Amino acid sequence: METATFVDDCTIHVRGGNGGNGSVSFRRESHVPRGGPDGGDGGKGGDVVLEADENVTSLLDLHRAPHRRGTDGRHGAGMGKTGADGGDELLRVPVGTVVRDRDGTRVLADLTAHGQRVIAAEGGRGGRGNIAFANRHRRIPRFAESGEKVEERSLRLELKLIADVGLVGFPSAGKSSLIRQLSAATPRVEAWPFTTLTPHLGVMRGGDTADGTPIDVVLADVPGLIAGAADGKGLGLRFLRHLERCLVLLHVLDAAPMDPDRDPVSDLEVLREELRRHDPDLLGRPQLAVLTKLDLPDGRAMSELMLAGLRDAGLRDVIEVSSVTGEGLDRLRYRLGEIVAEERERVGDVRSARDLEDGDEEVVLRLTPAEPDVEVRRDPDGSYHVLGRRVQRWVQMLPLEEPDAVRYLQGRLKRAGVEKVLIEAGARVGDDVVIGTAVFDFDPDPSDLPTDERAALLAAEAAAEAREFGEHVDGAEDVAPDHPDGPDVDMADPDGPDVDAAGAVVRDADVAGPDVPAPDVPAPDAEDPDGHQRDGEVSR
Ligand SMILES: Nc1nc2c(ncn2[C@@H]2O[C@H](COP(=O)(O)OP(=O)(O)OP(=O)(O)O)[C@@H](O)[C@H]2O)c(=O)[nH]1
Ligand SMILES: [Mg+2]
Repeated sequence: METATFVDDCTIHVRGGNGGNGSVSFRRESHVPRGGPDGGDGGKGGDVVLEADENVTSLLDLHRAPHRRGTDGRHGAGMGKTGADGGDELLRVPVGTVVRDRDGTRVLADLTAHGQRVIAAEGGRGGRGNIAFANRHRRIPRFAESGEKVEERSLRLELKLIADVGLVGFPSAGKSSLIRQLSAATPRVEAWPFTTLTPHLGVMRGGDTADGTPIDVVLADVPGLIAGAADGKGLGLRFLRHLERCLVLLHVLDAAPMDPDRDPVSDLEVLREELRRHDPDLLGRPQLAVLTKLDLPDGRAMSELMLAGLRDAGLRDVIEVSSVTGEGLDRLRYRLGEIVAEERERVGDVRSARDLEDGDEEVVLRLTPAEPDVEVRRDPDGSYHVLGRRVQRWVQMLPLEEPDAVRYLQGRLKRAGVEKVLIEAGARVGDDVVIGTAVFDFDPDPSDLPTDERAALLAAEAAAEAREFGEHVDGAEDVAPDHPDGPDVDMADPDGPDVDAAGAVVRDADVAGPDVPAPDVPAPDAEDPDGHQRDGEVSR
């Protein structure tokens, strides 16, 4: 059996490299008993990148090896050493490759020009070393971030040739012979049907424009169509899609068909019906026809019979040609150049995948759909799940067994507005909050609660305080205040990042809670625009 040499659709499974871990390290010097933190950042994981390349004609390589990944970033090290970034994995694909999500419903990118690139799977971020977490209040940070772990994603790739003129015709009509005559392409020509099994492109000179610029016309030789192709007959609809992005359609009609029941007028009807059934839009394209094999006596006779009928069929032109004698080829070349130039003027050079949002022909270069930053979903069991890549990344990257890291995370979550979103979603004190693999007890700052609830809470606290005071007078037993940190915590300070009261309390890690000492006056951490955070100056 012949092995496949052309593949025009495939599914790939791609994954960026994981980020390298940040390092926890302290300077060691003679005569200096306790040096400052000097753990460097981990490197970024490599991306998986798709690049359109005009020298690649098929998705065969990816079809054969569909699992691809970037290399991992290296870990950071002491003495402030940053780990090396992981290498990108570059996947070259043919120009005209459409990238969809796994189930094929959404077009994510359309690579329509040589050199165009998209990141198919991003590598993970490198974790920051402990240097990054040192500040005035945390002089000895005993934690660093782990590198971001990234997940595999599956994408569907589909090649849709981009050509100016698509040749449409029955098997053996003479399409490949025509392309051989018009361009430098050399597709196989044989006397039996379905010689051409894969589409081919050829480039021809189609005359000059008014200002003398040569018009290069790309022709697509598409395998033969027969009645029922749209239902999968013959080579089927697999190849019909290669006509979708052709500006102009050229019907190649056999003037000397072997089958006595066929003639060019009925052939044209059959071809148009298949095009209509595949995609009615196709019939809106400019169409012209050639009658082939005019060198044969039968062909000449048939042409005389049929020409009038074809001229009435709404075609832009009907041209009699012979690939053997070269008759009519110059006229064909000239007419194709003319119509293609007209169409380029009208619709632009390239047709991108239609389902990119209502006729929006812009090329999409981002493969990660914009998603809301933070989203909260309530589970039937009553817990609240916080979704959002950024927030989940924070949780995944921080060592939650480290009390310092937990306090740092709490401040970060609060500043990112996660607490507010949770309250809006209905979460209240004591509810379970799940982020990634960690479960937290929700303990919001009362200032984030709706006004009436806050008033009720403060009233209850005041009442408890009064009761406590009264009971003290009575000499009765101590009653713990409702809030773990008592009334003297500054509830109004929205930036109190390191105070337990400022956000959720990690339950699993069993480190936060009333007995963790809060620093005196925590300085708000400054956050850089890409979400990375720097804790002020590094103290050494
Ligand atoms: N006499 C004559 N024969 C031709 C002409 N064009 C094509 N043929 C012959 O017709 C047969 C089919 O030609 P192809 O060019 O392979 O036809 P095709 O449309 O590409 O066929 P498929 O690839 O099978 O769809 C070959 O034997 C050619 O030599 C022509 O202009 N004159
Ligand atoms: Mg052919």
